[in-house]
Amino acid sequence: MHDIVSDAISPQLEQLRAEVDVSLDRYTEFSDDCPEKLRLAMRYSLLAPGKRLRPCLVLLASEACGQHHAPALPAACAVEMVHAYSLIHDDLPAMDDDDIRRGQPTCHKQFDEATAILAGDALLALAFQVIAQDLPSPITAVRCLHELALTAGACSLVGGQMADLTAEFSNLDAEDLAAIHRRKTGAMFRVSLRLGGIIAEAPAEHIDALDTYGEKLGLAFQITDDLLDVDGDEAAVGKRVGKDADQGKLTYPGLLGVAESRKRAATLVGEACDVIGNLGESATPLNHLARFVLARNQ
Ligand code: GRG
Repeated sequence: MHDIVSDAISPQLEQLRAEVDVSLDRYTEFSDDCPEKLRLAMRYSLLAPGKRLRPCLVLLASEACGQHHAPALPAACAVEMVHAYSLIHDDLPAMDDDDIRRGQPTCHKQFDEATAILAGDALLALAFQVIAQDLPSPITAVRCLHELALTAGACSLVGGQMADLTAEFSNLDAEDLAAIHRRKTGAMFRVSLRLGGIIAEAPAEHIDALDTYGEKLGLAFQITDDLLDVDGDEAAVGKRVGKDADQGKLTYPGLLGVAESRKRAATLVGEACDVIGNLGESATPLNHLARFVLARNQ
């Protein structure tokens, strides 16, 4: 099934990814006053080889609502900029203290800590600039800015990170873990889908369906991410395992075991696909993308 799904989604995803990358490159050329080291650090992290899953979700959500994806491209780039900022800051010594991201040294390792902090800050600001300046309608732009600000802020991404740091080495259950991921990974998936729907001027019930799809897919993504980290270690249950173990972070395989985690991710993906059923055939690529997330190996 993996190959069939990958074959079905890959050429379309590859094309969308390439379009996103061209735009990300243009948005960070900066012919004006940006200091060269800052420009290089922003581009180093933003253009590094990532899956571009969130921008693809923006574009596919717009298409699922019957619109061409092109008008949603600035919002797709904005979401990737917020994602890149969150990765740079998450990798810092004061946070997760990671050395490698996307197969290359993390931003603070390649440059220095101060530059990495500033590159993240500048990417976050650029995300809002791009939406404000390049979405076709000012009303749509304001709606998208509001949604993205809510997602990036104290009650979502930043708050989720705070809760995550506070929870280290404490006793969590599956609900607590889901609540943390809902504010981080889940929120980014949801806003990606919502922005696509808003730009396509979709009715509220379609945006709600996309939102629920995003919530379920985000959690499934996080579970598969934890599974990739333990690499099939069936004995993972009850232990703090994988790259996050040193920081005392609990993961799904640690909490539920590998088999149950796999089952839960598959159930969530099935539910995600069901909920967008009312969008009809135009939502088929989102179904394929969800299966791709389940079967992914990176
Ligand atoms: C504001 C500091 C700060 C953090 C916000 C969202 C978040 C909280 C942090 C992101 C860091 C992180 C490791 C989140 C877990 C989700 C995850 C596995 C992200 C990586 O996403 P992929 O696999 O990455 O889509 P690519 O490189 O493909 O884009």
